[in-house]
Amino acid sequence: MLEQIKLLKLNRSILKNLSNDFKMPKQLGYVPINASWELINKLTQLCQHHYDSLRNSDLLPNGEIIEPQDYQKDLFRIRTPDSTHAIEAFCTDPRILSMIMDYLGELPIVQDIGLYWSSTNSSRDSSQQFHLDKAYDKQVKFSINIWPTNIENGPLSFLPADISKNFCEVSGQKWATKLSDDEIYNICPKSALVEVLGEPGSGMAVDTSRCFHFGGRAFNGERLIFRANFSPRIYANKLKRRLPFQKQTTSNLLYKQIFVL
Ligand SMILES: O=C(O)CCC(=O)C(=O)O
Ligand SMILES: [Fe+2]
Repeated sequence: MLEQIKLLKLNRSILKNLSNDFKMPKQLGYVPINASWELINKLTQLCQHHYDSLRNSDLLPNGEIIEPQDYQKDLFRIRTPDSTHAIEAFCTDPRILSMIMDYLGELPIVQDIGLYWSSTNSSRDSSQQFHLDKAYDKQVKFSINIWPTNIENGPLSFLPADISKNFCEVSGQKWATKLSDDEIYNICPKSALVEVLGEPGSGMAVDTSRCFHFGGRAFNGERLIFRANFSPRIYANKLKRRLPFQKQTTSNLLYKQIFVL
């Protein structure tokens, strides 16, 4: 009960102090992030260090984690001080949090955080095909390029929320998963596709529950991205997932951070 009251108070105080310069328009369901932010700068460096430390150390005996022909491997499954630091700084950043709160209308829960590496591949499995992440009604997912990413590295690619909604209305599909490009482009203009391309630190926040998307079609060159998704709190209990911070002590976290994690 006390927790509930604290949470309500916190919600109210953050909602009152939302920043205006970084918001996700509800109609579009996405917003680019700014690669020049100090936070993003540090994040890309920490992720790169993390990758280097795995590559150069015996943390990866026999290439246990990084193997050829994987279109998505989470390298944060091995924790180092760099990875922990990167995760904490991102999840508790006021500008990031206030944007998410404006969009979701409440303080979010961190559902997943990872450093995802894709090898060069020619597969079209699962998330490499158009789909909606229908575990949630809405969410905010960040996808940030740690390495320069062009079309050959399999960028996250998506259709804005209004175009995706139109697809569902016209096709009559509500819970569409794994659609072929042809099925999508029969209804949606190809020119509407947004690709998360660019230098290290380039990235976007996308509601992948409302925007049809795919990624990891790295047909000529590896990809390394930081990904974090935040959902409404109701899903914390519904999906009994292991949340990223569950096992962490809270003693060194600020009061408001504890609620997010
Ligand atoms: O590989 C990607 O960039 C997209 C993966 C995906 O479907 C997701 O993050 O929901
Ligand atoms: Fe997805």
